[in-house]
Amino acid sequence: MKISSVYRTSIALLAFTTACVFTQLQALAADTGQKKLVVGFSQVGAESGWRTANTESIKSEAQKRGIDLRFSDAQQKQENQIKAIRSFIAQGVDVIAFSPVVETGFEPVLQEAKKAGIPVVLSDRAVKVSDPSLYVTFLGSDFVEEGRRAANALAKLTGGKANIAELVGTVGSAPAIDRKKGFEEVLAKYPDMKIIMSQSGDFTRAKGKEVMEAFLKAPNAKEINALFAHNDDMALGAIQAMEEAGIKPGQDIKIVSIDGVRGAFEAMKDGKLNVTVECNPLLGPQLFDLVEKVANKEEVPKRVVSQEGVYDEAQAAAELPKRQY
Ligand code: GZL
Repeated sequence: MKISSVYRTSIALLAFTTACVFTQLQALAADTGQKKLVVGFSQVGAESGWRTANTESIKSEAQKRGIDLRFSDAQQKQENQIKAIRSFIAQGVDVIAFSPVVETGFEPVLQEAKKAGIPVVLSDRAVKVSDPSLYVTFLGSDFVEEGRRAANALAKLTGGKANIAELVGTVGSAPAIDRKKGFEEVLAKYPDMKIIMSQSGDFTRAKGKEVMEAFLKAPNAKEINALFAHNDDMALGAIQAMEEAGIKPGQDIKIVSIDGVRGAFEAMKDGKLNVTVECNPLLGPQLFDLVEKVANKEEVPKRVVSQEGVYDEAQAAAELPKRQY
């Protein structure tokens, strides 16, 4: 049967119109579909390789899930975090998540969030509050365990005899307080291991270098045979200071740090760092699983611990290509 050209054109026109209507209906469905989840996130800053990886994980996961993420970088200042949380409350976000730069001083603004009926999720670091209902759940590492792992690794490295210089993290922060606590808990078992110098390097490479330079100028500097750094960035700064002072890092002074960033694996491969205790920054997927449950008023555990390991020089070369941060 010969189909006339008029008939053929009308079939084509009909198909085209149907396709357009269908696309519009799709768009309409998307628009009137589920409201986008709006999450306010206040990040500590961009002080370390760990933090950069943590931010990337959070932003990319929010994007993947179509979440409207309002992200604020506090540049390691608590007053900026408090301002950001107040702004999230004013915007009427669905959930507030944040990594508190220090443990104390957030109670008033968390009371304001509670009064506004906005649930709060802690990511990476904890807060000290008198009212535990001020946050729904805390996702992050067990920093005390990380400190224990660092001390056990150093005891193994030094045969239980060490005069230790300690580079402490940000004063008042949960990781600094708890890593020190776990480290000293294990040290109590080793009478010949003691911390002879300790100062904060604020989790940054620059400050870690500066403090290590001061340690090496101290009257008892020659006694130092071990360094415990609360994060890899400070350890990498200290390594630079040691080399500039003619000291062989990882040999003259054994070094254990925490995070497991790529730079630490490279330093271990070069024999300049001995052990890094992993602290997983890739919290995005777990964080938004929890945030979505909280937004849907589903039950979530009060505490979710991230999983992580310990890596030494022998594993560095094989591990390096697998590292995601
Ligand atoms: C740990 C995180 C710490 C990292 C540092 O979860 O809070 O803050 O160890 C970072 O590198 O600055």
